[in-house]
Order: sequence, then C-alpha cells, then structure tokens
Amino acid sequence: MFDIQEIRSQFSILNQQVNGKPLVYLDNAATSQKPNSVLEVWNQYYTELNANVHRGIHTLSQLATEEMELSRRKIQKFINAKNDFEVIFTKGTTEGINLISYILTSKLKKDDEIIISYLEHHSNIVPWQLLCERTGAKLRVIPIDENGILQLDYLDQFLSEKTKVVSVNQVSNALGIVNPIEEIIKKTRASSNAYIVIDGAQSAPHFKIDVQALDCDFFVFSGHKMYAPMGTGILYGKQEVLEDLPPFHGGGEMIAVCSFDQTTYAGLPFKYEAGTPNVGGNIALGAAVDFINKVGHENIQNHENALLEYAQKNLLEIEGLKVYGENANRTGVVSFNLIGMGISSDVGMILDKMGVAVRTGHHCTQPIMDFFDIAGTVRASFAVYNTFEEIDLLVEGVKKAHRMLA
Ligand code: 7TS
Repeated sequence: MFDIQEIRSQFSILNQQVNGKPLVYLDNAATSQKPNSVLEVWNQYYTELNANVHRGIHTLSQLATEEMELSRRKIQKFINAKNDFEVIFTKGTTEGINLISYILTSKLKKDDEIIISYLEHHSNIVPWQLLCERTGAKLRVIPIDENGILQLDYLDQFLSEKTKVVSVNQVSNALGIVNPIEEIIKKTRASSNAYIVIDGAQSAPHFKIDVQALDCDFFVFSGHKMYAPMGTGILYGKQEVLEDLPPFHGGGEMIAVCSFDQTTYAGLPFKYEAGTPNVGGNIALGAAVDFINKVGHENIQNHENALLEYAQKNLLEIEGLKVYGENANRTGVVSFNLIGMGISSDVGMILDKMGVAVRTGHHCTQPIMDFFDIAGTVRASFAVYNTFEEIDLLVEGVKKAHRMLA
C-alpha cells in the first residue's frame, strides 16, 4: 500500500512554513530531503559508534567498519553489482566522474575521441574537457532535437576505433529526459572498445538500476539526491576495469605496502578509497537504500510519473507557458518558462513567496540553454513525498506570476 501521508510523516522538514506558507519542496533534482530513518542512523553513528574504519583493533572501530561494509552490500544489491568491492564510496557524482576521467588519462592519446551528449550536466562535460587538455583527445557531442531528444544517428557516425570514452546521463537534470542508455551502450559495444560511463545522478533516485544488465563500465550517482546525506556518492566500476586502471588519490588505506622505493596498492575497493571516508554518511546511504526499497521502486515511479503528468497538463493550460522537452520520455522534472514574461528567477521569486521551492536558471547545463536560446528555465522536480495538492499550489503560483509579469 502506498500511503503518501505516512511517507510524508517520515520527513519532518516538510512540516514547516516558509514565508508564512506551508513549504512545497519541488527542488528534489538539486537535493532531496532525508527521512527520519536516515537521520536517525546518521545521528546514531555519531552518538554511539564514531570511530575510524578499517584500521582499529578496538570494538568501536570494528563495529563502524562492519556497518559501513554492510551499507556497501546494500548498495551492491541496489544497483545489482556482481561484487561488493566494485562499489566505491565517493562524495558524489562530480567526484565520481572526475575520478574516472583522471584514471583514464594514460589510456587516451592525441586525436582519440570522447563522446558525450548535449544533455549533460557540467560535471559530465568539464572533467572530459580537462582530460582532452591532458591528452590531446577530442570531445564529440551527440546533438538533440527541438524536443530535447538525443539524435542517436550522430552516435552511429561518431563511433569508431578512435572512441575511447562514451559518457552520458541516464536522466537529464535540466529537462528530466530519460535517455536510451541501453541502446547507447549496445551501439558503443558493437563498434568500439570505449569505456562506457553512465551518470546516474538523476536516475538512481527514481529507477531500479541494474549495472550488470546495462553492461556499463562505470555508473556514478550522488547519495544526497536519493534521500541520503550530502557528501555521499557511489562509483560503480567493473572489476576487471578497476583492477586494470591506476589509483586516483594516494594516501592512507589505499596501499598494500608503502616504502620510499616502491608502493603497491590495496585491492578493490580500497585502492580507490584513500583517506578517512564519510563513515556516518556512507552508513546513512545504506539507510536511504532501505527507505527506497521499503517504499518500492514501482510505487515511487508510478507516483512521480503521475505527479509529472498532472503538473505538465495543468501548467500547459497557462497561456504562454512553454515546457522544454514536452514530448520526450521524462521522469521527475518539468522545466518551463513563461515566454516573454520576465526571466526564470522572477517566477522563482514569486513562487518562493508562496512557499514553493523550485530551481531557476541554467541548472549547470548551459549548452542546453544555448540550444533553446534561453538564459534559464523554472524547474519543478519531484520526489516520492510530493502530492497533487502541492502541484496545485505550484500551478496557482505560476498563474500568479503570469498575472504579475504579463
Ligand atoms: N550529473 C547530473 C545529471 C546532475 O543532475 C548533477 C547535479 C550532477 C551530475 C552533480 O552531482 P553532485 O551531487 O556531485 O553535485 N545536479 C544538480 C541539479 O540539477 N541542481 O543542483 C544540482
């Protein structure tokens, strides 16, 4: 049974007023709120268990290590990784992609190619540009059509023996478009030996992920967008790929033997986890996975898709309102503008006065904004705790903005 009020009761933060109005939190693509179960686990770690992991003989250190490793196994199941040591704790998607682009440096040479798409967040653009600067490789970008849909014909044209990396997101943060990553991965495998990287920042909170079925080399996501604390994230990498590549950070816990003459590295996952990790956060990420599993992926998706459909239908009734990616397969996000009526932040400020939290601007996806020839959009993004009544308040707020700005 999907009981929205029961779910909402687990998120104390939602039960407050902002600017004298009940908070309507629709900025979930930026970061989701955290259920009490996650906060309790986090709090319990610091009040009862705090110790450094993997290095203590003492009881607290052993218990903290066990809890963090249990969390790793929960995440392994969550994404259906073959082995728990293929699950690397990071501080988020940005760190994950930077890590991958760094450790691939020696695998690329001048005139090799890296394929990304127009729909990427800056954190899936800039690390690859930096890799191009280091190696002389070139970036190729799969274009989109006026609906924001990727033009995969171009992928067919781009793929060759020069392609060394294909890195795309599963869901676009700016538009909510669901990209056909299964098809992209199949095409890439068929005509290149490229490393395949999937940015799952906006899909992990919404979809059941199966990295083995996908057959990607890397899959990265952030904990804070899927009900876990900030400063948490996951890098999944295939065993044989991670074993073949060099480490990223050097430091404590990532070595087998360290001497001034020669240092050898620890096995997975520790080779990629130098330094003291975010133990409390990583354990709480496991609790966030428990929360998602308890609600159920199907329930989450059905509810969020119903919210999206309802929001889009009602917003489109407002004169002059344009939804970007209106006809594309989307999840969790409606991105729009009141054409000719101020800029997106004007609408955002009016909504904020009504207690409605949305993001405005370019959403760290300036190429998409350039494509549509706009400075930004108003983005409402949904999580499992949002309600149809909240969508009504959003629509009411946009109507008010329309009256004020027209
Ligand atoms: N990739 C995608 C698709 C994202 O949506 C984001 C963050 C990132 C990477 C970076 O994740 P981070 O956790 O390392 O920051 N997206 C957004 C957003 O849409 N609004 O704020 C952050």
